[in-house]
Amino acid sequence: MSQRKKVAVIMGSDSDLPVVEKAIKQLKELDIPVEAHVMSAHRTPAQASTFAGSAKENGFGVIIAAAGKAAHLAGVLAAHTTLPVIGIPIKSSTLDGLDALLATVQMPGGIPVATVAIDGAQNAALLAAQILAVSDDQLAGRLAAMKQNMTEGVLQKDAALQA
Ligand code: RP5
Repeated sequence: MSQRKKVAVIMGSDSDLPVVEKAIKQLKELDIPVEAHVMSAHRTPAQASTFAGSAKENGFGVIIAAAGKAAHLAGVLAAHTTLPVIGIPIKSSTLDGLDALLATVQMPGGIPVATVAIDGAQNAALLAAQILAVSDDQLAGRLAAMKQNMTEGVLQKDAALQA
């Protein structure tokens, strides 16, 4: 049986952790092995490229990259791997995260980054889970159960309004 793939959660600074920990929590709730690192496209460029270049052989299946301001981290990691890279633009500047959103999403052709909303850590984790679930039926089942719970929660709130 093939080993379960890990998700790498990389943040550009430890100041991003309050947002990023929501992704880590969501991945752990889904019983997905996760490894978190602080690594910067600008402050530790050699470490970032080495990590991404060896991520596949080190057992990762998806990389999540969170960064604010001139948010080049997800793009730089994506440049060094064929693994799917999910970018979380972080709201950490006077521009309210719009800078990071544009820097993360506006990738040149050939190097895709799947970008979620500003501070969209939970959806980054769920998207990573859905990617891994393509080849993991048990994980797909846990995701389906989570969706069902979400639906039932909304239906209960609707029913309460009608009572
Ligand atoms: C980005 O700059 C980081 O991802 C962070 O969002 C922002 C500020 O970093 P610090 O100055 O707080 O370390 O690279």
